[in-house]
Amino acid sequence: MNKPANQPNQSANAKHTGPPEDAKTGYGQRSEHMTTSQGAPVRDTDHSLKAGPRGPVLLQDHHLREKITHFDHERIPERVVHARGAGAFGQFTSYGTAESICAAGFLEPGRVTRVFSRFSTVVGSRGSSDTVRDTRGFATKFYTEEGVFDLVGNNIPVFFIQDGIKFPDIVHAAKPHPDLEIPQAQSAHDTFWDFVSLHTPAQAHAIWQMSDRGIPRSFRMMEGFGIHTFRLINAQGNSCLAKFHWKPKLGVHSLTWEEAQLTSGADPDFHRRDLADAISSGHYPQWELGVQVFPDDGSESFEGIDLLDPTKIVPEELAPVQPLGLLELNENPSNYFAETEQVAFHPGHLVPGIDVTNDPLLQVRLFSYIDTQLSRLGGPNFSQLPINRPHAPINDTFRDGMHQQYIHEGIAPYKPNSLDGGCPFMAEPGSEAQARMVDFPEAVTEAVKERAEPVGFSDHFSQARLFYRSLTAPEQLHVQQGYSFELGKCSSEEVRKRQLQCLANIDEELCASVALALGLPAPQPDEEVKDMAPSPALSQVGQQWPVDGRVLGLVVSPETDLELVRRLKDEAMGLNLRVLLVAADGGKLAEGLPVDRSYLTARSVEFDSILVVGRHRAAPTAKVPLDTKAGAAGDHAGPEMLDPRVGLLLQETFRQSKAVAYTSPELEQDLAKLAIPAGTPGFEHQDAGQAVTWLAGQMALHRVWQRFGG
Ligand code: HDE
Repeated sequence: MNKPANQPNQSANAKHTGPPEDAKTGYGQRSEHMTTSQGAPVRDTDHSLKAGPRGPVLLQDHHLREKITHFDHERIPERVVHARGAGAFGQFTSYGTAESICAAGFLEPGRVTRVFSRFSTVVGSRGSSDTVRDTRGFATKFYTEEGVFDLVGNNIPVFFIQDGIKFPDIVHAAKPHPDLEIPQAQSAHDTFWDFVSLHTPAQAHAIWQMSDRGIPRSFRMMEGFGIHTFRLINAQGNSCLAKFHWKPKLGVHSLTWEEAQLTSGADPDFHRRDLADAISSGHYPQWELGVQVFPDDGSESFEGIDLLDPTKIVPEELAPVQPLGLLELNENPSNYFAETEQVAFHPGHLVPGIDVTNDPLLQVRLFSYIDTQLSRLGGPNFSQLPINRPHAPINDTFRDGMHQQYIHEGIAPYKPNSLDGGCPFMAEPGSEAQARMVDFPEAVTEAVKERAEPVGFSDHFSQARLFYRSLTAPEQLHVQQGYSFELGKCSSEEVRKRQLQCLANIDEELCASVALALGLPAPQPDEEVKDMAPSPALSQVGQQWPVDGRVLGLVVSPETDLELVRRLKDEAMGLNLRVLLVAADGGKLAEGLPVDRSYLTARSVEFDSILVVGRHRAAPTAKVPLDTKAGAAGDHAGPEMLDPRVGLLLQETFRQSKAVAYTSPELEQDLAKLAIPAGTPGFEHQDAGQAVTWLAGQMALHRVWQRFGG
């Protein structure tokens, strides 16, 4: 029976009530004993119900049918882009420095907000490798008291396209060829370079991807960028324009291309594992959130750079990044599917104080993300999933739909109503709450409907040039090698030549070196390109960074004094390093000294530096190594020789320009045979007392850059 109109229903506040629940699992997995999904006990889950032990299976076996049917539907569509990812929970602590520019509550001084961050590659399928050359997604969900704020960015500050209508084009070009579905998670193929060389706004993004930024060492060592310009509004209603940045406390570091390729085979989960291991060992990754701020004066540009063009950065030297707070990830997900897979980000999930601009890429994104969740998460109630639920009270008048979790009360989910007492109420006119919800009164100029772009959007090369010319020599060399590899994988000469023409417009030396590698003539530039002052902030080289969570491979031989091993390990852990103990065979050397990697399972790519203790002779009875590692150092096998598996580890580490210390000076003879000459920078004999500190110093620089000619 309906209540009288003027008497609010008991639950007129239209609470969203649901079953009592455990924060994470709800009723799930509460029973000690196995049950059906209806909670009835299950006696046997190992045998289906049959007509006799050898007879046919009976249709009436409900447990069997329920179990198989559920299994048949376990998969959901993977994300159309950013399918492969890893996530973690954490917290954001505000410095309180944003007060004059932004009214968002989570930016108030000292405010701590729970977050979930998901990092991803863009092109590969869900099961593809982590270390492919690609852009990385960096998306963070802030569960603020004013609702969810999603900052859905990338590790590269410019994008391929300027208008969202081109997104299906770039994605179709980058994904595997549609006939055979190869190559997986790669941009080194014809369709990608065909599109990028024709659609030249993509050149600025492509050069970042060909650089070291395309192969990060770790999610913990990536910058993040909101890319688009957003509008911030302060408590007085004044606005400014802003670009968001995440700055990793550990610095920005990358793999070498060889490391990336080896890792794809040795540990395709490298980045996912690195993030989880760092968190579980207490080396919580941290990033500072910052903003570049620009006046909202109607020009929508800064120092001649169009702020609505997402293929352009504003160099930090022109607009410094102002820190707003600290993100720390400190909790691994407890269920990948429920959390990392089902998390649904949206650039339109904003809180009062943060608004969008007319960047045509951002505008299209505002449509796309809800749309994709409808098919990926199976209906309109995806924000009720535990990972997506706001940590603020909600009352949205939305009802029903697939997978509805709430038992809504009240009878009037519409506005205005009198039957539920008018609930939910709107903010009181003139109240602070109402002032915070106001849409920013941006002036919209009278315009003609047309499919057109702003004039400044036609500059496609100046930012690629700016990036390249801001890098140091070894970084530039890596860019040349990146293009040479990728274009070398293109079978169409027409495509290779067209991309060389683009490179000529970016930088003639870059073009010449890639042309040489491809065996093609280097073309002359065919466009006048604006020169910008280099931005040193774009380089990764030349600074020292904290080494927390960096991985030291401690390679010990059977005759090594165990007390020394213990001391070295403790010393390294005291410097906040992660230590992986490598020995000939698995097991443990002594109590508290488990072998983390045997010679068979160790691979150079896992270590940031290596400390070799002892000489590592190949045992007289050494079996032929079981894997392909045998070949590389095979010449040196034999009882008086360095064990070939250690030899390979050292050769790879040498090529990858990582530091190696050895406590036994005799190892130098072995190194010479491996073509690692005495005096190689970053390859040093060190007394056991100094070795760890010396290596930590080398790791603070990330690599021994001199070995790349730096
Ligand atoms: Fe996305 N993007 N995107 N994107 N994007 C998706 O949303 C899309 C763009 C980014 O870890 C999808 O939930 C369009 C820029 C990240 O779950 C989809 C356009 C930037 C993630 C989608 C863009 C991004 C996505 C796929 C052009 C950097 C992963 C699944 C207008 C600022 C989030 C999903 C996660 C995911 C569409 C451009 C970042 C299809 C149409 C620019 C980090 O909706």
